[in-house]
Amino acid sequence: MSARDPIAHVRAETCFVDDLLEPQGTLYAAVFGSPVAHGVVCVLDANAAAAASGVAAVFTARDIPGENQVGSVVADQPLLAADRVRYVGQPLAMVVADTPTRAHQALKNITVTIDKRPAVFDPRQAAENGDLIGLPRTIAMGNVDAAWSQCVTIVSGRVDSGGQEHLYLETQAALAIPRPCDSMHIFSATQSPSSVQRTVARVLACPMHAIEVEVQRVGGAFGGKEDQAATWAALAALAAHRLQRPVKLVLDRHADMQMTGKRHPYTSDYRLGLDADGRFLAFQATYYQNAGAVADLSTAVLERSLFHATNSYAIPNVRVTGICCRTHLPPFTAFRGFGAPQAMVVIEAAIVAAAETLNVPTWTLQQKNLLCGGDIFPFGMRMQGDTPRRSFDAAVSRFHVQSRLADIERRNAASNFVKRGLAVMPVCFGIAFTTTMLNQAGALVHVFVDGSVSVSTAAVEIGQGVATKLRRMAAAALGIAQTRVRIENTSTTRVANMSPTAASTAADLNGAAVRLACGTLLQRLKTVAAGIQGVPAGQVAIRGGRVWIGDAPSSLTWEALVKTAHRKRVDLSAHAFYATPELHYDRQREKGRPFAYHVCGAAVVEARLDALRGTASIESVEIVHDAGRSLDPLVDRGQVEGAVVQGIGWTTLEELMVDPDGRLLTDTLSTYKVPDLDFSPTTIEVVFLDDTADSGAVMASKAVGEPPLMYGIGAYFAIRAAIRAVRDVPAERIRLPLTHARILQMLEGE
Ligand code: LUZ
Ligand code: MOS
Repeated sequence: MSARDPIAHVRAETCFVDDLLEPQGTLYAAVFGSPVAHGVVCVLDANAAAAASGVAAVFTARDIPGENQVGSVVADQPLLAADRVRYVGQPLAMVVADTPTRAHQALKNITVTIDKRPAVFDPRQAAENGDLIGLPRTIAMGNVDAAWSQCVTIVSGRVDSGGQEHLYLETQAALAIPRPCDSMHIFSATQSPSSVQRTVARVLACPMHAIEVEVQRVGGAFGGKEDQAATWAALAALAAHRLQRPVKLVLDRHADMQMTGKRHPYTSDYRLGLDADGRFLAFQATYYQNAGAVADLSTAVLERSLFHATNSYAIPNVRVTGICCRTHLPPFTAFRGFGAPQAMVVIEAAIVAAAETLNVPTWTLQQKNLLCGGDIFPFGMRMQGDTPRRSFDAAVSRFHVQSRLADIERRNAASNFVKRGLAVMPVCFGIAFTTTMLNQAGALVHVFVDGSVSVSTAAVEIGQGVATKLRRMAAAALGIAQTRVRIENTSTTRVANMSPTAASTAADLNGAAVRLACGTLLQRLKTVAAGIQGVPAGQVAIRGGRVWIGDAPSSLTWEALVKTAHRKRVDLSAHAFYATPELHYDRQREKGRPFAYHVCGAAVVEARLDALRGTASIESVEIVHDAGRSLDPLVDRGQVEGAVVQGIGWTTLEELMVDPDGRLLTDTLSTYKVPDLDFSPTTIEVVFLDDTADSGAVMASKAVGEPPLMYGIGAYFAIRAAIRAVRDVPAERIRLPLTHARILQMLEGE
């Protein structure tokens, strides 16, 4: 990875898995998915496909030498379905041929007879049937039941939020290359090389050391390749192992949209109680999560929903319950925000309902109830710092919320058809994997005799700029120019047992490990320098690629120092390990400290509604965001802007539709709309909160990947406010996404 990455991207020179130079004799795989949502497989006939021209082999469950299992949290997901299918698109067979076209053509020759069983797509129905994954979980604080009697205002309602297709530009892809001595080299478009390694070893019944998984870069992932890249890599590896030929499997867009999981749809019930001053006294909610057919990461996603049920607010009495419901849809999976957006939209809907009941501006209720430093979350963790309040107040004043609301009211009264609406959306997002054990990282740093430096970590460059940040951190730690530092491909052979690049933590965890490894090297090199210069090691520093004694630069350069150290037989490689301190969580008591810190901020979102045509657009999103001491303001700004647009897409545009048989209807880019430049707000202003002394992460920075997505929730409520300038719409039933079709329905009172 180099600083030239962005340049390569715009020139389309970047190499993704499908662009890698293929070894001679590479074969191509295509996957046959179940045409039925739920049923028992009677006959799977692949004979015609196997005989088709160019086809090397067809594989089914019977051909798997090891375990037919890819479930990472729960062992409930076969690599290839054997006797029962549980969703449309579930892999049943794989064709391998000498060209991708022939592999795809041969799929048409496969026939399957399936004895259909009843299929359920609605999570509430699944819950009624008792078809749950794990037990329902409840996190509680205070005494909700007793608190209702003290409430002056109580609102209740239901919120339904839809799924979301990741639409990473690079589809799921893997290239498996057999190596001598029963080993295999796999290039995978994954966020989690070690998960791919573990899954392939399991499926092939070989030790993990026989499998090297390598990732150069991934063309977008957004959570879709945290758990779900493993299936495609394992299929490619299975074929490569059986045929002893390199095998490439790249899903085309259509197959990717049909076969892979998306953001979890939720349907939730809430109740919020307020005292006479508008303070939140009690909040209760039940979240029915549509998990799809297998567990995947659903229980972890649901846990994060519960941890974010109260978003940025302090509420003394809370009881929230999450129910993971099994349906006959492709397994829903990680998606930027990981369950937090689905929960935050519920508390925001509750606050809007309360504000409309009390006839007060929503932002005043929000502001009155913001978390302060020292407040306790329902899961027992204490809020550190005042960033929810500081960012909210800063956003309200800096972006003139009060005067703009008055102005909007005036303009709305003066216009019959053009209506405006404004919403403030605070976000408070916990940083760390909620699965405590995942909060670990290793780094391996080599200094070569010419002074160039090679850094290997678990971080996968997905376009989020983690390589840029790591490079900067390594260079700063060693006191040398960034041009001397190379961030290597992510490989399971260089760093073992890697956690996924996920949960916004890649720069935090891997950066901390890199700094530790660099610190070890620096100490060794300083000792050598001190010996050369004849001064105590404490007086030596390395800055600007040269050795300094106290405040004075010496003539000893970084290169000369490294050469000398090598001659003196000093180890110029260092491995370091970092585990986030002080994390713990007790799932029996549902109390603990699951997060290292929180990232907070607030957005002001303004929408413009054309009430005649029933269309709306988001005019502006203005944000005060806490990035700590940013490791790279440009990277962080890009992350915030991209996340906001993705969040607005989820709340107002992107709609997954499934037919009564469980077949995805929106499986092309013509039927599934995602934000483009034209759709994006004209203005996205990002102001970084300064002076955030409470930062917990490396070099006083803060994680940035996921939190800003939830600013996009404000888009829903801004458009809703504009619609309310036309007619009253009840708040008890909120449905996302708020598409143009739904806007029109609301305008017509449906
Ligand atoms: N993945 C995961 C995540 O395994 N655990 C998490 O807590 C998480 N959070 C956000 C995104 N991915
Ligand atoms: Mo993720 S939702 O893979 O951080």
